[in-house]
Amino acid sequence: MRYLCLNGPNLNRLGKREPTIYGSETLLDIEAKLKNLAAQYNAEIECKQSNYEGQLIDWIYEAEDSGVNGIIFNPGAYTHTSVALRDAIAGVEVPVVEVHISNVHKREEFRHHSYLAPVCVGQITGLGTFGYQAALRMFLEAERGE
Ligand code: CA2
Repeated sequence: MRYLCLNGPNLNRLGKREPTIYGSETLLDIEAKLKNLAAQYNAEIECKQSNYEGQLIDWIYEAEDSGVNGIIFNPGAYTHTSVALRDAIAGVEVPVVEVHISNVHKREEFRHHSYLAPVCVGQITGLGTFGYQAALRMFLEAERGE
């Protein structure tokens, strides 16, 4: 099985600023843990980050067309703004889990609404960087039938 972890704008700066909100792990640390977890299940995961909305949309369609089995997606601030990303997710069959490191519901009002959650399998928010592993584990265990 093949999975994709997508990270949106500014998440390339993780671990370099705002550790009280987002923790001290870098994106590379998160990606290494995901690859390790996938390997334990004989699965593969590719990890990509972009600050550009259109690039994220292209990667969602590429994942669909190449038969990726699930996407773990932290869309960053596009969560709260992007009808275009919502349309892309709604237009593919590959299941997408929305992940946020921080608890968006404890934060500013504008972060409480997600354009994407209604077209995702589910949303994980506030579990820190573990949320990515929780999402991947959900896909892996579902595949095992557990
Ligand atoms: O909690 C999350 O994972 C968010 O998706 C992070 C986004 C934010 O806009 C969402 O509301 C919630 C922001 C990511 C910014 O990440 C940085 C990390 C370190 C330094 C600068 C930015």
